[in-house]
Amino acid sequence: MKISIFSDCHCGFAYGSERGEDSFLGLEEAIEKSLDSDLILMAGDIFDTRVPRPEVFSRAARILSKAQHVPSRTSFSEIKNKEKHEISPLALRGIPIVAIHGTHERRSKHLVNPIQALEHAGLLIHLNCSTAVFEVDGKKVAIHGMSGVPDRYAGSVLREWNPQPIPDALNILMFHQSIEPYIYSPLEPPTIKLQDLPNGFDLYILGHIHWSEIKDLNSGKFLLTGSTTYTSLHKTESLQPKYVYQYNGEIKKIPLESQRKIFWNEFEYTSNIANDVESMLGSIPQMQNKPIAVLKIKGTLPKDSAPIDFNEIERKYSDRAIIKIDRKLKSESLKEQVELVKLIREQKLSPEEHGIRILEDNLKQLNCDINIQDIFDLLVEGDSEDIFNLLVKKNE
Ligand SMILES: [Mn+2]
Repeated sequence: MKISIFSDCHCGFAYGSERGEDSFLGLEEAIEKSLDSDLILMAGDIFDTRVPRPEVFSRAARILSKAQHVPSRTSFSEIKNKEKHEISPLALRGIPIVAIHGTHERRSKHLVNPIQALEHAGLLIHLNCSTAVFEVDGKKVAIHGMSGVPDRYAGSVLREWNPQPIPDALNILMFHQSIEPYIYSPLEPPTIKLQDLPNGFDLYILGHIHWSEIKDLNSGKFLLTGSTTYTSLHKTESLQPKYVYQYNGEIKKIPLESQRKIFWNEFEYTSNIANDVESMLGSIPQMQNKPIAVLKIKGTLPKDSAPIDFNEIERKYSDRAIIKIDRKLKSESLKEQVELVKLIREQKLSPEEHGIRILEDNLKQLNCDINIQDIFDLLVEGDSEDIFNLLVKKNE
């Protein structure tokens, strides 16, 4: 039995920009490299947003449908903790895809998230604290999936679900959470630890974190899938290629060739910084698939010095690399931001109130007189077109 696994395709990431194709190319290559498998597992964040635009949704849907046009020996056996009628017979054509939704797709209970929409369209089986069992050549395989929940609830959701391996089957447990020691944001501490995961599974899969790792866990294997495209450009992930995995007792890593190469560099600020940056950019070779250059500049900017302007250098090397310059320089404005976060924490505001507060502050700085509540609600709903119209009208 051969099972393909990948995660965090983030379709629609940087849509309309120079990197707008990358997420789709990652998904497409991952699916194409999975077409000789018996089952495809996706561990969350197929999309970059909760409400992907139709152009993004339909593109991802078309790519996924490729798995339905190849023959497979996989048959569906049963589903646990989910209604059988929710599974479309259409989703069982070809190589079945089993997916959980991730943090980027999570919506409130009464709304349909985009992974559920793909399930309704007959393109995959969506698991949320449920188990789908298949049979391949007389051998059973059980996929147990818990979709992404806010990290503070993850521990209690897992305890309540209490997944148990199915006897005489290959058992795979799939998550999309921060699980200690794999933490995405220190602001959201995990409530599950790796050692808390239940025993008896052959393979544990974790999406959400965008770099990749494989190790032994309990009596099975643990696979941190990583993403299929670069979004956050974390240092650890920059040093690895992107992968699709094939599992048949062992985990085989298959690198994705469609994704850009990353050139990662850290600089300590000196008065010679512009030259340092330029010589680094100049050393990047000409490549057919334009690489991404990430430059982190650290240190303290002297009080009387003018802000550094890299625009000219960025323009000069823009045909060689997509350039991301991150200035981590200590300055007064950073201090202000830290103060704001502290203030918000002390006042124990809800996430909505935090959001409104930050948005209010930003709009004030831009001298913008748009009604905060209006634009905030539109942002929550993901109505980017209405937001755009609102902003354009204000500008006029
Ligand atoms: Mn993700």
